[in-house]
Amino acid sequence: MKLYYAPGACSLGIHVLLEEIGKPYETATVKLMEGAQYKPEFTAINPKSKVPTVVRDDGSVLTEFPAIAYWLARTNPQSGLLPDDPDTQARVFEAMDYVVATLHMQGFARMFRPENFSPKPEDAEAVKARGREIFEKGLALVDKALAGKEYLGGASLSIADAALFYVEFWAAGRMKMTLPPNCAAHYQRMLARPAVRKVMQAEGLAA
Ligand SMILES: N[C@@H](CCC(=O)N[C@@H](CS)C(=O)NCC(=O)O)C(=O)O
Repeated sequence: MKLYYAPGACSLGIHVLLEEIGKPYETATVKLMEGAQYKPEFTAINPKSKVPTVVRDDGSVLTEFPAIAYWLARTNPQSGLLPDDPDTQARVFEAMDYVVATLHMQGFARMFRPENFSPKPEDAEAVKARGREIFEKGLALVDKALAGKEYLGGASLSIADAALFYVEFWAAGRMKMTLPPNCAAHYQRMLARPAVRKVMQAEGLAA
């Protein structure tokens, strides 16, 4: 299996899951800043021009964070990354979808790529401010969901935590935002995991 990733991008969460699972995998970096995602070498693999992209052992390609995370958890049940209980499982998907579809795609996407939301350069600051507002409001809800729990699914790591980790990294690690208390504790808990430390080193993100 091969993960196409960009250091510090949302692919960080899938990289963490692969390391947590502990089976051999390969990686390849995609230089997003240089536009490598739009070059034929990469679009031949993923015409969406996005990371994370996973090429599985049979050569088939899987894209979209939730789909990759789900497939990794289901094909590696020993990892416990997707709890069995349907109610907890539903909560895990509820949290993962909210992180990816709202905090990332509605919040951070506005902050990182305002031009995708308005072509007018004079709108950029307002678009970024709206992105930050969406992110902060959303993260406050995730913080509530984490109350009294170590991880989003309860006592053990799930696929939703890997998604939350990459947005926490963007907020706290990159943009120096103050995380709400339960998310701050969750971020530290994640950073202390050996698999996460290894991935942070591998992606050149370790402090
Ligand atoms: N919906 C996709 C989003 C993936 C995504 O937005 N990836 C970003 C990096 S965080 C990317 O590859 N951006 C490159 C580009 O849009 O040019 C998923 O869930 O995997």
